[in-house]
Amino acid sequence: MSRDQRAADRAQQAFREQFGTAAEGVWAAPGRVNVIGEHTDYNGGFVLPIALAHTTRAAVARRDDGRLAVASRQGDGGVVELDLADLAPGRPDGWAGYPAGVVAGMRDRLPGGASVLVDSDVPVGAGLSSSAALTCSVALALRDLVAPELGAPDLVELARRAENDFVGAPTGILDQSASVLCTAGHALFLDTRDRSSEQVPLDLAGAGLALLVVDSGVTHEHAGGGYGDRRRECEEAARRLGVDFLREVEDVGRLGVLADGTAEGDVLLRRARHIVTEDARVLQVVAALRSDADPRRIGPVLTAGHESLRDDFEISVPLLDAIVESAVAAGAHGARMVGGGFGGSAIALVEADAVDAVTAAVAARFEREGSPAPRTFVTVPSAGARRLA
Ligand code: GAF
Repeated sequence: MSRDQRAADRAQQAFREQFGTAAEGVWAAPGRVNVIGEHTDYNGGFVLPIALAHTTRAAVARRDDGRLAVASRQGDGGVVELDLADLAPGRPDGWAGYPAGVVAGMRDRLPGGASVLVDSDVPVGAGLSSSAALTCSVALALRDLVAPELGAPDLVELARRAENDFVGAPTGILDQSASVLCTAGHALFLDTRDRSSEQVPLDLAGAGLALLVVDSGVTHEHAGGGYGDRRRECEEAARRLGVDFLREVEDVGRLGVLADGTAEGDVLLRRARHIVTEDARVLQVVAALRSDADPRRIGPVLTAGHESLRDDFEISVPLLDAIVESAVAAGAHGARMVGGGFGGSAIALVEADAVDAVTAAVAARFEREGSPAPRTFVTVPSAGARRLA
């Protein structure tokens, strides 16, 4: 029995135990890691994520009493239940706000309401996009059940609005796009300005390589202040440069006008420099992967991306830096933190036969730092959101 089939059966059974009836189907959406292109998405720039094999599954059935009920296999066994008419930002709060935000966005198509049972193996708070996996699995379910005309871009939007407007996390569209659009064996090269995308083949195993994911254990939240601050700083830098999005600045030399001798000008210069150089790094990595060059060549570009996030964007934390330093010192071709920052995970591009040695080196470094050994796993570019049953 396939992993997807087992996951579908588990979710279906949990739904039955929770709600006493059968779900109409089970849908899955993955978490992601971004190969390169961090914080570029709300600047109209480029991103290059892959989907993880880890998914969130949503078992869903329509109701006829105008209520929404959500429960989680990872929860305390309780059900969050309320009238559709009462759904509003902050109501419900907590994790249930994510599926509720998606349902609220489709309220007019779903007057009878829905019961949703969620089951997930995407690590939460690890910068691996557990929230997009949650919103996208529910969005796909509702599309199949009540709005078959919706295309993939509509699902991305529905999930983004749930997160931005309902939960109040001011994210871009990286995570939702990755969860919906990624395909197995490929990285998704996405231009977030016009939303055009290309599936870029990425066969690391075929090249004798592995992508190691290391969860620092430092949890983060996008609804917290740091992410929104960076977004505002980028918008202010764009305003001072006279562009709609920093993406339009292709030459770092143009950023000099931001340095007006004030501390604020210096901060804006560094934030903008991260975005402009990061967009260039995405294009560099995509060009290398398209040209069939040895994928080891992208390693130093990943490490440069980390240094830019650490020094110019200032969103790394000491344990993420420790992962990158110790992985590279142990022979990784490159490493970088991924996601929104202030915690979460890092990736390292390593020889397949060096995974154990690099993992041990990172664990030893954590021990020296007095931190518990980090959770690690090797990932491959996996499938995007799909119906399981
Ligand atoms: C988080 C956000 F949700 C994304 O939109 C993106 O900005 C990312 O941080 C940083 O690249 O995951």
